[in-house]
Amino acid sequence: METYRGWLESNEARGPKNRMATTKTDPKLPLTANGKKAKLYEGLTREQLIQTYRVIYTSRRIDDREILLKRQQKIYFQMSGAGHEGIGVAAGLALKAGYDWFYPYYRDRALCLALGVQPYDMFLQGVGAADDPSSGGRQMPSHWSYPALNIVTQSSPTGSQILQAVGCAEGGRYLARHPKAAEIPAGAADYRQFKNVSFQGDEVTYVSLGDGTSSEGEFWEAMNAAALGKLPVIFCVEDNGYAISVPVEVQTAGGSISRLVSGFPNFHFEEVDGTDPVASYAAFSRATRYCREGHGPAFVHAHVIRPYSHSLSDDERLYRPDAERERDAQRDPVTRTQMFLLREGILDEKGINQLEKEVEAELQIAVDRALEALPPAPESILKFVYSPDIDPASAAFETQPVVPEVPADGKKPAAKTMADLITATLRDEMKRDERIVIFGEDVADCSREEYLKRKLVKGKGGVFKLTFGLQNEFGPDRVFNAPLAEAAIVGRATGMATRGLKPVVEIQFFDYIWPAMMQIRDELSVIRWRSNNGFSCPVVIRVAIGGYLTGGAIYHSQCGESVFTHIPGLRVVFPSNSQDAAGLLRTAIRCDDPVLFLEHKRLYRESFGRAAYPGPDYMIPFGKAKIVHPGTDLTVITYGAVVPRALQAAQKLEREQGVKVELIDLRCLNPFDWDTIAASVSKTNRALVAYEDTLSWGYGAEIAARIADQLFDKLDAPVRRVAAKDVFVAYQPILEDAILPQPNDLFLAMKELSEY
Ligand SMILES: Cc1ncc(C[n+]2csc(CCOP(=O)(O)OP(=O)(O)O)c2C)c(N)n1
Ligand SMILES: [Mg+2]
Repeated sequence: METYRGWLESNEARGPKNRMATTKTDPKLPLTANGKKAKLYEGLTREQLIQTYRVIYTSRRIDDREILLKRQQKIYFQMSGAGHEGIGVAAGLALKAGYDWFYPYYRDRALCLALGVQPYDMFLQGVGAADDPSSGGRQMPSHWSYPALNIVTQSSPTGSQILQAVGCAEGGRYLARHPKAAEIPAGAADYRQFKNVSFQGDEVTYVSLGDGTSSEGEFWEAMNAAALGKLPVIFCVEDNGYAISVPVEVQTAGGSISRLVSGFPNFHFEEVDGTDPVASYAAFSRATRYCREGHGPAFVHAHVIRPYSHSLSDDERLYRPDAERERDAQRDPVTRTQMFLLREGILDEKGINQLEKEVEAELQIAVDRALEALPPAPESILKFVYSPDIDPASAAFETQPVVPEVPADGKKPAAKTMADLITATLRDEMKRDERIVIFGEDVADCSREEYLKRKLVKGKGGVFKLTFGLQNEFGPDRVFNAPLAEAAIVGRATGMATRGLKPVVEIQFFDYIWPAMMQIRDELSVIRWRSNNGFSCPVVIRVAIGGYLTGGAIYHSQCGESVFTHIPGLRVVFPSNSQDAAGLLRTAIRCDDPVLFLEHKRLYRESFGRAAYPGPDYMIPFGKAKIVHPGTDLTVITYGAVVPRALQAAQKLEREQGVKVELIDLRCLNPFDWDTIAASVSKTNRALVAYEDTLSWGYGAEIAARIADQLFDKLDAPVRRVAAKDVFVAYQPILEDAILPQPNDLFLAMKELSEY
């Protein structure tokens, strides 16, 4: 097994082909410029090398200043980029700010400086200032976000940026192939008005991560997706040999990530001493060229050091002996670059001192200014949870159904299933908006296009066939199958939406949404808020949900919507019938927020709630409930597949007991229609909340609590709930019936409450 130490020692023994690049092994010959002999170092001029040192030194000194400020309790957190400056500045020199795209991780201070971020901006992050351009005081320092430079907002989970970088590259390529999609059509009353997109055609996406992070599953999903798509992404693994206290040989089988990934096709690979900025620049230049020319992704494995422990909360002396740390110190990029400049006669001692003095003076001014910066106003906390530009609950999303009264053939328009109308809505929206792409597991008609072209097969279009025909109509660029990897589906969609596309992705079964949970909870829903409106990603995730399937069992019957309504920033929709599904899906697509669109499998082809297609502009605003059955004696609040069951129970209760139930279908769970609930309960004075998910801690608990809190004076009876038993859904139909709420359970609960 090759360990980190072993790697250092064996590098020299690898032979010229596989040897890690260093300046010693690959110097450029002197070139002639303006009649003078000018030596270039891997293509870098003397001025660029001086600039390189300035960035490296500035980066290190910002770390030092921040550490001091943290000790003085003037900032609240510190994460250093120390030891990673060489590879960072090299990447910044090889790539173009505001042209290429960047998903840097927390050690990339030098990269950000090289791309043009100002030290003052970094100190503003530390103090959590209102004017911090990354997040306005919402995120920790070193969580970079600079829209003008295409540095995309970063989070704290290690590795969740990687799939988004892949999606970002896909987005760029899609736009280059569909340039019209970038235009904003006149009168486009939708998210496009507020989502300017730009693309270059040959832009490269940079993403970095630590050696430890390469153990995350999402890293491997991203590598696979990038290789499959031959995408222009540079994966830069900054290998400092440790993930907090865990050394690389415990983290990575065989101790070398380069060796593990070497089998990925379509990649260009580099392994480099990332403390050497010149060798790193050479490696990055080759990687960039390969990606820019469209050959595929690149992998840069940069060996770096971590002289300042993991963070200020960590003391590496607890797990690293002095000798090991001292050996790292020999490769420190600050001293190393300084020595290089002296040795090559690019700067003398006086020049170095002068440069360092200038940096110190600049940093002093930046720190002083940042310490005076105003903090954000507490009243601003809810700003940018959702789009400030488009309110999907507004009247702008209220349109009337358009069904031809006398169709061409003279027949009444056919009542269509929910499945039919979801497909029809997707089709019409795809015609209207070229930014829409659909992908997921099995959603394409047929990945092997030639089978379709030769009419050998009809095509599939989803396990429930809701996307059937769309690949045939719109082509494989716009409707395609994804690898079986839910985090990748959501993560890639998030990256594409950041670039301005409108991915409408499918999670095949709600039961399998959990691998995507990190992307949904920690990325998709929070990107706008954490970047202080710098970035947004209004993705639509369609998910087949729910039970009552007789045989669906544990893993094809789950609900769990309250897990998602609990997430700020995410809209959650759950229609019960065809027309609502069409109207709400269109609102989901045209709005500017991420939406979880829950489609009940049992309702897809149910005879309940079929309707004619309400036309290509039919929309329903979010947060507007529907009174399915008006009444005066008891309010029942429900949604999804419980709606037809509750209706059955309500009709029976009226028939048998004369009790008039007011049945409310919420349709949209976040936002939800409090006004309709309040008006109804104020009238009936009794409330029952019914839902298919398990009873305890479910969606109904929140509704019941609000009623108890805000309508206490109106109530003549306790607020009751009917829901599934607190257990998983079983396979045997007798058990399933006993677990899920049935019409008779609803009937009994309604009867009891009406008699209370
Ligand atoms: C998903 C996730 N798990 C755990 C953590 C806590 N954590 C933060 S950094 C880190 C180590 C990362 O090591 P590496 O990827 O090698 O990067 P380095 O800090 O060494 O540059 C851990 C475990 C986290 N932020 N996210
Ligand atoms: Mg590490």
